[in-house]
This record gives sequence, structure tokens and C-alpha cells, in this order.
Amino acid sequence: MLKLCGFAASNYYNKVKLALLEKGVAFEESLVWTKDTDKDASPLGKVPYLITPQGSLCESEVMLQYIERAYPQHPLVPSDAFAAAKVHELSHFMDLHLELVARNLYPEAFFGGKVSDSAKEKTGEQLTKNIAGFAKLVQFAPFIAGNQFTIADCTALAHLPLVSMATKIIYGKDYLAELPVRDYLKMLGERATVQQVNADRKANTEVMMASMKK
Ligand SMILES: N[C@@H](CCC(=O)N[C@@H](CS)C(=O)NCC(=O)O)C(=O)O
Repeated sequence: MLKLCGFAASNYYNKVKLALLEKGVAFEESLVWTKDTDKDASPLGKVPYLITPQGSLCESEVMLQYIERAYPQHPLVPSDAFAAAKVHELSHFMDLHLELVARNLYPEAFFGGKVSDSAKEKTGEQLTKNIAGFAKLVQFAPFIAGNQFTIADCTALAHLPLVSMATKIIYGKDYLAELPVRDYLKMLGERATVQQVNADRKANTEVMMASMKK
């Protein structure tokens, strides 16, 4: 059986977990904090990593591609090559150009640290540019890449709330507010799979924050 390693407060972990739940693939979860990661499975010590019957995988986007090929049931990627590429484009774009950039703000937004004014300014400029680009790719029709739930929705559910929260806390303004993200996330929140991911995320975040205060 597949084993998803990491912790449920992690957005990248939840991206993969939601795909597994949506596809109805049997998997077990192994709670691993970043300090305890298996460096053979995840050389940079990041979560998630996925243990498969053939070996381990790091990088959430790669895990989604593997899961889709290994378990074709309940497809989360269209069969047409170009349509599939458009879905991956959006998922990849959110990872690289929204989440990784907004991540610069997390130390101050979520973890009681400090981010320099110059880093805030640079990050704000990058996010403004990248969100304008993102707006050209999204569909919200009603799903983020069109009329079907895809892996891009797994990525969006994991990352977009963090981008909104971090920008609201740091700049006093939700940088995604001009897109219909709130209604979209509400719609996704009607899915039992998303409710499970969110409940597990909240519970694990409390454990993580409590352990950081010790
Ligand atoms: N590109 C990686 C990003 C994973 C990632 O950054 N995970 C965070 C937790 S949300 C992490 O492990 N951070 C610890 C670190 O980078 O050392 C992926 O898609 O899996």
C-alpha cells in the first residue's frame, strides 16, 4: 500500500493527500516532521514523500503524476495530451509562482518571526506580477482548470488559502481578493474529501504550534 509521509499541516502534503482521497486510492499516512524525514527518500528533508511498492518519491507534483498513471481510476487529469498539460501548467504555476513566493512571508505571518521590509517589498512586487499571470490561466468554471475536478484543484486547495492569509496579515490586503477564490474554496469545501483534509490540517496545526512553543 502507498504510504504518504509528512504532516497534515503541510500544504504540499495535503495536495497529494487530497488527490489520493479523490481517486479512492488506498494509502496510509505516516506522521513525519521535517526534522525526522528519511533523507534517502527525501534528500532535502522536505515533506511529503511517498513510499510506493517500488521505492520512494519526493516532490508533490511528481507524486501526483505517478499516482495518476499507477491508479487510472477516477482520473484527475484529462486524457487529451494538451488538456492534461494545461492542468499541469496551472498546478505547477501555483507551486512555483504563488506558493514559493508567498512562502517568504510565512516566518512572520504564521510563525512569530520577522521578515525584513525589503523582502516584504520584493515579495509583494513578485506576487502582484505572478497573480496577474495566474488570473490569465484560471477558469473557475467551476473548477480551477475547467469543468472537472483535477489535480490543479488539489494544488489550489492546498496553496491559495495560505497566499490569501499571508498577504492579508503582512500587507493588510488579500492579494487574491480580485479573483473568485473565496467562493471557489467554499464550493470545494462541500466535498467530503476536502472536509477531511481541512479537519486533519487544523488538528495537526495545533499539535505543530504547541510543539514549537515548547
Ligand atoms: N517542492 C516540494 C516542496 C515541499 C515543501 O517545501 N514542504 C515543506 C512543508 S510544507 C517542507 O518540507 N519544508 C521544510 C524544508 O524545506 O526544509 C514539493 O512539491 O513537494
